Amino acid sequence: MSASKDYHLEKEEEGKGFDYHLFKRLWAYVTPYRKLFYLSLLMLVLGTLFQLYIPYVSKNAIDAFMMREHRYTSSAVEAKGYYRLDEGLWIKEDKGGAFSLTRRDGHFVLTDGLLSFRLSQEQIRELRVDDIQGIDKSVLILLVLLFSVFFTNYIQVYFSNKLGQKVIYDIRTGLFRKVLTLPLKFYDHNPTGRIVTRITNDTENLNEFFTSAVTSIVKDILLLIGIIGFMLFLSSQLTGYSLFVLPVIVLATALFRFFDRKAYRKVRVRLARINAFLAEHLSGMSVIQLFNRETSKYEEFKKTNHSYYRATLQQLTVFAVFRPTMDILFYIALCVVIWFGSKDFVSGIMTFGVLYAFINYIDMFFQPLRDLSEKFDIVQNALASAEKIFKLLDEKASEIEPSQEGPEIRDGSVEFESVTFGYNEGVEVLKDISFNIRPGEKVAIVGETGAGKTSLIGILTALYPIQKGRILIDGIPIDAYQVHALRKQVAVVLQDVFIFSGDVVDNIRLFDNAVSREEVIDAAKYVNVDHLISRFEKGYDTMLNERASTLSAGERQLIALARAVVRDPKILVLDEATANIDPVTEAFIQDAMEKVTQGRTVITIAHRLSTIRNADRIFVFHKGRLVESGTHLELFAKNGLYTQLYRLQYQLNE
Ligand code: DCP
Ligand code: MG
Repeated sequence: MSASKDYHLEKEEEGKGFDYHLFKRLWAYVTPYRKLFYLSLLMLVLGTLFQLYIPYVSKNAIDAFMMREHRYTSSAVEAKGYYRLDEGLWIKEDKGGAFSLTRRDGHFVLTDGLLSFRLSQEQIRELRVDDIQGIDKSVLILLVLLFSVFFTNYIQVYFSNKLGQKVIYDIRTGLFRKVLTLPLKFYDHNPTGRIVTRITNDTENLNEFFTSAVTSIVKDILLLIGIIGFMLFLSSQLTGYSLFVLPVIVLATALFRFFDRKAYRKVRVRLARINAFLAEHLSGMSVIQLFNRETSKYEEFKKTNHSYYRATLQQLTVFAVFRPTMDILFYIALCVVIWFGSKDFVSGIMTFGVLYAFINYIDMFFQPLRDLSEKFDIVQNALASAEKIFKLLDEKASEIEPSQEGPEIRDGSVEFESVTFGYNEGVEVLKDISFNIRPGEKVAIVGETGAGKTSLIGILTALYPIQKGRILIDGIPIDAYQVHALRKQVAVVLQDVFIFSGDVVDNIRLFDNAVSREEVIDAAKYVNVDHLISRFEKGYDTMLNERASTLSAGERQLIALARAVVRDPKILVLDEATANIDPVTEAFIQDAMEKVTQGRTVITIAHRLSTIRNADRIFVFHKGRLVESGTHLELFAKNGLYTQLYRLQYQLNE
């Protein structure tokens, strides 16, 4: 379990390609909200259609109303449907008429080749009233379309974000629920930073996937297809000309993707390294400062930081080349459209409206292209994250199955029958341990560091599964008990007491509201920590921070003792703090111990002389084996390992 070098282990892993199973599993999270999903998809399709239609409406307005050819027949007398242009000249719109309306020197004139009449602005407006109304109508349609685009976009963005948030919320909750059930072995092998990353960063990547990537990719593809469709419909020839840059675009995009993927992966991994480096070194700050490692750690950080900086620069370079390349290709395509299109317009093959719409569509065409290639990163990233998230979700929950109904612990006898245990395969930490502790007995366990004393607690409380033998409480194997019932009756005070952020009361009752404040205070009084707490500025309401740097080791042990007592357990297991405790606190602890051991089976991993002296029996552990047991006097008389240990460890302190 070396968290220390974790930041070197952040691998520059391969990105994730398309994976059907991954999508299927992700989809399962969307299913509860599929209404949101379909609605957002519908809005997206509608919005895209509206958007695609806009240039087409402009084209119609130009060709049908602005650039329309007008021909008229004339009459010398007034007639029905005819418009009076002058004395003795009446005209009426007619496709086959001799007169046409043309521009000359900035005015409209009506001419049949011989005669020509200059028209005033009022006359033109009256003659072209249909065109003007048509333009009004077109502008109205454009406005409606624009608002519809806005509206559908708004709903779509809102829904897809809501969907993303809901899905991510579920995944995050699921992950934490999982994490709560994972066996401690998992935590021995996975540094905290990595698990935090799963629950925060990786879910955030997925969020981005749901909110921006999925929708914009669908939208971009729809847009591209739609644009090509409209262009083909308007002029297949010009479409061919303007899309001749397409192969170049595909090539440029493929190259971009290749280099970008490489750069992006580097950026991510190196950022992860910075994070891991920081997390580790911030928590080890006191060691760094005490051992004067500031300069070398500073240099190390600078190196890590610099490699991240270089990776981001590399990514910037890739973008700096790609974006202008796409811009140039866009302008080339535009030039081609203007070149061929204008010629076609001049030679009458193409209307002006079509040319106008084409230029618009070309403009529209490049945005989704740029988008698509850039969104690819998000997808790949999200899939890689999804894979890691699912891997964590698939971790096997605690190997010890809690049996649904179990017996209660009544007496509190503890029996080990040839128990063998190791954290990792092949390494036995406890070997063939057998002993029998009577209800109400006080046993002290002594042994050198690493002898396996703390490990004994882990297996007695079913935190770790044993490999061989049986552990029995009240004559019943521990796996027959419900895990929660077992842990309620076997209270543990650990060597390192963990203090949560919260006040003193919550730290003693461990946020269990079933325990009243009075019970907490009673327990605190019972274990002699009350007077210490009353010394705090806010008494029981004092906030203790996570790392408990505001409490001494002795105070922490007493709080932990109160924690155990509040649950009124049958069996109490204490792993005494190795730290030296002042004689006054020592006296308090001793007094507290005498009280709490009444009517309980107590196993104490002893680091204090007073503890072993008060024990009914002493177990001596050596390299994972129980080598001696008996009372202090019996063991001392043997002149074996206990005597040695006692002389070295305890007598010196006297
Ligand atoms: N060990 C392990 N994985 C863990 C905890 C411990 O591999 N999660 C190993 C390290 C030791 C051995 O198990 O070699 C015994 O560890 P203990 O914590 O049981 O040792 P003690 O409690 O006896 O030592 P100390 O007196 O220092 O607390
Ligand atoms: Mg220990």
